[in-house]
Amino acid sequence: ELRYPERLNCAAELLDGADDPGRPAFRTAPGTVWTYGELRARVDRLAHLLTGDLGVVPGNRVLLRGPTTPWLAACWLAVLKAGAVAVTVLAQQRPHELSAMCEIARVRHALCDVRAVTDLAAARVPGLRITTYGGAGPDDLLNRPASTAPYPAVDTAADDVALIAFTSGTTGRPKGCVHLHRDIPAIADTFSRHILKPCADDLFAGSPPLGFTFGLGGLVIFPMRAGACSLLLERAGPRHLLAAIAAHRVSVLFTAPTAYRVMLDDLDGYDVTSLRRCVSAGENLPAATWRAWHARTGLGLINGIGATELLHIFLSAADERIRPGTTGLPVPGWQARVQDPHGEPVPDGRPGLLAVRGPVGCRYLADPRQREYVRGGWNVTGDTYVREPDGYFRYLARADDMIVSAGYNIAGPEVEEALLRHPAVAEAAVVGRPDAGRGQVVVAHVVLKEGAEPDAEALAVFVRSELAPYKCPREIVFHDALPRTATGKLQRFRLTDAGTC
Ligand code: 3SK
Repeated sequence: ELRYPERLNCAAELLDGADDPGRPAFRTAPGTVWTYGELRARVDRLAHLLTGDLGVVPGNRVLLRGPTTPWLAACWLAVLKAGAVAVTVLAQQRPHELSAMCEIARVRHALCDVRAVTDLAAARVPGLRITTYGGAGPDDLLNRPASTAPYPAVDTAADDVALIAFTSGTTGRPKGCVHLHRDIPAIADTFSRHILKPCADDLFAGSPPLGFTFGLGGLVIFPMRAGACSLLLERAGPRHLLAAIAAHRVSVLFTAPTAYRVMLDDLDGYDVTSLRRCVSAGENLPAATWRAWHARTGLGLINGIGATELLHIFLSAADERIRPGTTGLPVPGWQARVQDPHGEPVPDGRPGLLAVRGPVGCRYLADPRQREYVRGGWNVTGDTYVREPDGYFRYLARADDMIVSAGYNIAGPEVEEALLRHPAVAEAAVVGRPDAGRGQVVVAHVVLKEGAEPDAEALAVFVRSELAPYKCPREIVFHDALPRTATGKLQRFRLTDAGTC
């Protein structure tokens, strides 16, 4: 069990991650380097401004919005060091989404990269005081005169609120997930410490934005907890990642299965031999993607499942414990089981709902959906899983994405994996379409690789050679791209509702 002191300020704790203030904390693609000493000085300056000029007091909720930069990370640390609550959103979110989030989290202050301010201003949140950073004017946060004295961290309790992170899932009104100061070191002292095992010489990089807890953990919390360095990339598509890995000799990579697949197509042009650990999460990792990455790089992808509700990854495996095609085992510190809709555990080998519990729990801000997520002390994540007899957890589908056709339960991701094994397929999403005779029929939505010709019959024949006939798509629809959320998750409901997208 993890034990932290009763009084804990997680920002102060992270800023102490490196013993030597001369070690690098953040880098950027253009070549900027911030040492831990410089980071501490800039965070302290920001904390003075927040609590002085801007009038922020402990407990105030401060919204943070901007591309992935060291200044965004520094603002996050300053808000927490000043005892306020960071409310993280994505730079891609639009005015109506931002106004809902500000209302739910009762946000009164915002620190916003000047390049992302238009949509926030257009959200017209009553009483919201927006301060920009990275601009030219004298009111810009970084141009204001401020004390250069050390800022003593506010003496927060480990159980005080530190962060409100939003999840919209793949549909619906956003839910604010409340996290405490102790939750921040807890994710580093579970997944990062036991699975990732970083060292101070590592250089982290990745694609998830800091407004998504996958990115906040992987690109700020984990490297700082290890006294390591993080390369913060404003442009982090698969090809930017490859270029950054080669140019900066990145050793720890965080991204999603889709990006690993795209990188595989371009790997030849880049030196990726600096990579030591590659984490894949955010979506199901097909065994074929794991094998292809392993064959080309010699590295075993560290698969994982996490949730904004639980801050980071709770099922995973690394090194010799990896079993391709499964998510892995409960991360040390976490417990997991598969249960039926009444909360009763189901036998190994049978599908059911994934339920987990550990050092971080789901606390939705004023949202009745809390009762659906937390049942009998377990967090029910909404994923359908099977636990193998030796304890490995195998993902089947999101619980609401299981397709029931003529009495058969069909997991869309299994059919997607079969489609992805075809050399012409770049992306696949498999959904159920209502059908009078069968309840639902399987429909596949496919994006082809560059240069491939759409041939539904050939794909159907291929899938029939891979899977039992009842799982084979009745229809295959070709697209240029699949609908995704701002964090890259597939929006299956948009394919289900519309039939096509
Ligand atoms: O698997 C995810 O989607 C996730 C969500 C939040 C934090 C971390 C992860 C991997």
